[in-house]
Amino acid sequence: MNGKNQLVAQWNADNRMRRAAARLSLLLALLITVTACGQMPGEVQETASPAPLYDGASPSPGAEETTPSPGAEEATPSPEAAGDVETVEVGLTEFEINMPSSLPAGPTTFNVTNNGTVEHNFEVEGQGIEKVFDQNLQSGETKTMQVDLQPGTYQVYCPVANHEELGMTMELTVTE
Ligand SMILES: [Cu+2]
Repeated sequence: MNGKNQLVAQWNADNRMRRAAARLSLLLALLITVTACGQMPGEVQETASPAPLYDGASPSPGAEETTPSPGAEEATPSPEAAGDVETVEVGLTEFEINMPSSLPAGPTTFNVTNNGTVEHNFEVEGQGIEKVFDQNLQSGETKTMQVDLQPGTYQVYCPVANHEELGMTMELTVTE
């Protein structure tokens, strides 16, 4: 028992010595870093001074940014185009085509939306015109078709499977 206690006491003493040594080395390290840092600020301040000069130069490009404001000129051409082209909304469902049965002649944009649950397409046929989308519209999909409508009658229908027989067909009258 005594031998063990002696060992423990010795271990404790060793431990204290090590801790003291560690504190000393820490203090030394701090002193070294403090003295080293003490020399540094002089160099840092010299290099830091040119930086504000660069910041001062930045306001000059800002003045150039204010010049390209005439973006308003781009807005003017749109009303001219809107006046020439008629936009028609078309809805496709199982199994009917929802759109006006009469339209004025002229360049027309059909905004065709598949509101159904299966694939559909949209074909305009008449007066030497036959237009259809290369690929069917998926459920929820919208595609646009440009047609220069001439006065007369057209057949509008869905060419997918037997959808035309099921009701996806209508006659479109184009007036002058
Ligand atoms: Cu269809």
